[in-house]
Amino acid sequence: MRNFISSKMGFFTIAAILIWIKSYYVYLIEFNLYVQSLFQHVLLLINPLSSTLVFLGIALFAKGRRIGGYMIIIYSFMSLLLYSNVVFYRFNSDFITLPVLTQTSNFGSLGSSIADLVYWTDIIYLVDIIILVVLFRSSKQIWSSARMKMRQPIIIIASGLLLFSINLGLAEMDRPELLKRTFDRNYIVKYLGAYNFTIYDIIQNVKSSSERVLADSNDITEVKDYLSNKYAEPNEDLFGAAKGKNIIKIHLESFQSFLIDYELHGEEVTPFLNKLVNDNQQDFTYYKNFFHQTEQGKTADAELIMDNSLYGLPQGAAFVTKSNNTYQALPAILSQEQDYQNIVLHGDGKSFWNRDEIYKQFGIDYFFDEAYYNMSDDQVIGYGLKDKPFFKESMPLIESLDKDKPFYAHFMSLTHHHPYLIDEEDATIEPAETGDGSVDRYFQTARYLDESLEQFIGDLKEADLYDDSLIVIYSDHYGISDNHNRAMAEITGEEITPYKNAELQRVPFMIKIPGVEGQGIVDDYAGQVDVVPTLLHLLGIRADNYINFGTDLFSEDHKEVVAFRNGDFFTPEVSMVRGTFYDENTGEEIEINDDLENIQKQVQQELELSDKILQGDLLRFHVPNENWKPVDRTEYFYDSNQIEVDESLYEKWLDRPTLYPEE
Ligand code: GP9
Ligand code: MN
Repeated sequence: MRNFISSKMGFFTIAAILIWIKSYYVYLIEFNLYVQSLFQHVLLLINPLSSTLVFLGIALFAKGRRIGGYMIIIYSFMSLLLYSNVVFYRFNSDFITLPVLTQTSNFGSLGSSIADLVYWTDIIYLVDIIILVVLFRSSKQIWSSARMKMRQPIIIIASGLLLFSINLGLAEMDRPELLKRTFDRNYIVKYLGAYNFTIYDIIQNVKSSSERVLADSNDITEVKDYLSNKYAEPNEDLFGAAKGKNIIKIHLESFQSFLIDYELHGEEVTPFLNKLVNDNQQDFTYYKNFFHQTEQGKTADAELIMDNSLYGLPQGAAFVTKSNNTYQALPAILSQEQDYQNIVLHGDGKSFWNRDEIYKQFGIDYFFDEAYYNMSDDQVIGYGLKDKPFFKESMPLIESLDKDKPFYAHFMSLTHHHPYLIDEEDATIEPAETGDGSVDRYFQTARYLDESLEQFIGDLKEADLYDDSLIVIYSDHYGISDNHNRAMAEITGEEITPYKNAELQRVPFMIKIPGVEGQGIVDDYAGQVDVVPTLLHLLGIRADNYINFGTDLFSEDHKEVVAFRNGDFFTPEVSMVRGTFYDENTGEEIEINDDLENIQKQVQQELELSDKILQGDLLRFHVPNENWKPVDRTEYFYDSNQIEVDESLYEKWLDRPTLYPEE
């Protein structure tokens, strides 16, 4: 036995067992893989083995002691891959994909949150590597310097591959077309393991770059046929109601709808928003069943969806991987059809999410990034500028625009972002007391955002920009992932099942149309894809010339099937969450029937068509109307002198830092 342990094959066996245990431990402890049966559990247990045999087996081709060295290197790479996924998962409830890795130096959407996601107890993930190194060093004298018989590594790698095919076969029995149809990375990791997932991901990415080359103009016809059946005719009373009006779009970062009217320590968390939703019904219409539809691209997905009425990609962010595509985005349409100036304002660096590239394709005229704001230490927290100074210092910018043209301005807040850091002087509500730091602070930054919004709306009124503007207030995506289910159960008073978690993906959407009385709280089901056609119709532009997957919220024909990016969906009557169907009124599970299957198929088809557009760059083949000019990216520059700002405006606005008294 002692001889075996210190032999090459012994070392290999120990390494294989260690990484096997480690992977299984991570699956159980770190990931929520929703294992639903004993069969799935067996697959979970065996799935690390195939890739382990193949990868570690490669080291056995080396000579003598080198085997150990190579094996430790391969082992460390596998461990690093696993651990990176652990850290990434803690915030994103998702696995790293190739596009995410290349997205930003900020490691996808982690950035400054990383420190918060690495726990000191993670040292445990190093123990096995140390054991291996010690074993290797102590076996120094025993290993022969000769090469092993070639047969051995070949047999080991071949059995790894065989095991993989058995694994895949069993997985497909449980979930047919796993690799072909799946939109959910959780499934692949559950059935095939974290390492095989990475290989799958790499293959997918190579495939996708070849798709553009193979696409042709017939592909867009298929999309048009599908969408012409879906188009919802405008509501006659509202068509053109906001023609030529300024559009102010306000982004509430990471804000989930459960915060509306939520009381913590007996206090409203967001009193101002609550007031807009409840009391002030003559101004806004609030959609309480509005869902975000984002995936790995997070904010970037929300922006893409809400300016293009396309879905985000199943992996990575189109902002990064498809930034050279042709788009026919809302800003470009507004400028071509009604001579709008399009502006984005955001207190972060301009290259985050590759914005300074993709905005050119969208036709954004001005992008006021951190270079336009006072980024001194006391004004910055977490990802960038605090929301109050952000909105304050945005006033002079917006007032310096060309007064002869209407504007479409997108104000993107930032402070209410994971890990929800807040300076003491900005915190006006005590944190929650679940013991989960992110969840507890979530309410404090939400309050801060609420106050920032109150200040901003006050300033808009002061600047005469409130009454006559079309105002949209929305949020991009969840802030609390299902990694915080324990704390969220405390907050909501209910166990967070997968269904409940899907329900929590509601985000606020509210809209004020100048001269049109708001409808208060409406319960229509809707999603981010519906925003473009809604706004186009309000401006008197028919949306059916353009490629839009959503439908006008105010149309009698508005379609209330809300697709999630993973193929799940919500409707007012039924929903599907992770393959299980629910009665939307009772929350009870229901059996599949033909109607449900049809909705499920339609959702799949819609997501696939949208993917085809992005993967094949199909909008290059679509001509919306005879006057349409494809956006020319070379016409846009986002340097720090895009417009001349009247400096005296800063005095005017910064001297007025407080809230306005109640009218
Ligand atoms: C950064 C901000 C955050 O500029 O938009 O992006 P997110 O991490 O939420 O995707
Ligand atoms: Mn975001």
